[in-house]
Amino acid sequence: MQFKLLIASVFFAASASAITGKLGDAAIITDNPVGASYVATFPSNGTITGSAKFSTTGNGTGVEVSLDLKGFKGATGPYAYHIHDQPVPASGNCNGTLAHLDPYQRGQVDPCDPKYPATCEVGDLAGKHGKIPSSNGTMLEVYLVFVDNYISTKQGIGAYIGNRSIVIHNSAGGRITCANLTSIRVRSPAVPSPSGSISPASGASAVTVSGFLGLTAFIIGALAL
Ligand SMILES: *[C@@H]1O[C@H](CO)[C@@H](O)[C@H](O)[C@H]1NC(C)=O
Ligand SMILES: *[C@@H]1O[C@H](CO)[C@@H](O)[C@H](O)[C@H]1NC(C)=O
Ligand SMILES: *[C@@H]1O[C@H](CO)[C@@H](O)[C@H](O)[C@H]1NC(C)=O
Ligand SMILES: *[C@@H]1O[C@H](CO)[C@@H](O)[C@H](O)[C@H]1NC(C)=O
Ligand SMILES: *[C@@H]1O[C@H](CO)[C@@H](O)[C@H](O)[C@H]1NC(C)=O
Ligand SMILES: *[C@@H]1O[C@H](CO)[C@@H](O)[C@H](O)[C@H]1NC(C)=O
Ligand SMILES: [Cu+2]
Repeated sequence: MQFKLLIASVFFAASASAITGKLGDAAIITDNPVGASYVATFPSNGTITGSAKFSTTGNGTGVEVSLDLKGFKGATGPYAYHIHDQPVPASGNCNGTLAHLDPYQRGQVDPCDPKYPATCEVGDLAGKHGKIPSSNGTMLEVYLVFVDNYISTKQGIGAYIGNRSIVIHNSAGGRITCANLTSIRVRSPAVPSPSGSISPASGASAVTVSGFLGLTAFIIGALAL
């Protein structure tokens, strides 16, 4: 038997708090280099496969994040995901990515209040945009697209994500999978593109639903076999 289930909702922790980091609230980065794009491809032998893509928006404000994930079988959600401070060691051990990207030193003890995203850890993508709902042990396919205004593709600043990693967690906080971000910059000033500009930010396979409370919602296809 096979069925498809559509969900268009975002779940948040019941208690959330607006905590200003020791170095202040996060800044909206408005001068990200247009054309910069990074992809993180999760190991193909893991519980979750697929990729996460991070591309500067057309106007340089914010970064478009698109997740295309499959698997989750046997795992326990809802699933948080974050940009972590360090890259994945060559061994693949996700523990080596250390803590969330947190250039304003907010800390992760008090949960992020998505109504005040500037007060959240910069790397706390699930806190700001919602966790991936529970797969209840079955297979899930997830397509999720949103713009985050606080992570950055601009080298040299604390919010820069290009030299770091993304980690997906189970409901107990365990690290299910992780991957380095690697540059896939497609437009170089030195190499003219024959057909004009190529958009690195095309979310062709992604579906967005304008959601509840003005937040980007997502569609999950759950396949139960
Ligand atoms: C996946 O493959 C890598 C590299 O061969 C290996 O280190 C790792 O243990 C494998 N993981 C699983 C879950 O089999
Ligand atoms: C920049 O583009 C993003 C998405 O592409 C959009 O959400 C945002 O409103 C734009 N911001 C400005 C300042 O034009
Ligand atoms: C991630 O990137 C770091 C820094 O470039 C590199 O040392 C490490 O081997 C990479 N990890 C994997 C799993 O490829
Ligand atoms: C990662 O850290 C967790 C929590 O300390 C531990 O249970 C787990 O065994 C570690 N994983 C690896 C592969 O070292
Ligand atoms: C998982 O189970 C919960 C509780 O029964 C339900 O609300 C949710 O829709 C289920 N999620 C999926 C992806 O099947
Ligand atoms: C990544 O780049 C930022 C900005 O240039 C820098 O502050 C940070 O130390 C780098 N992190 C790693 C793990 O290389
Ligand atoms: Cu994390």
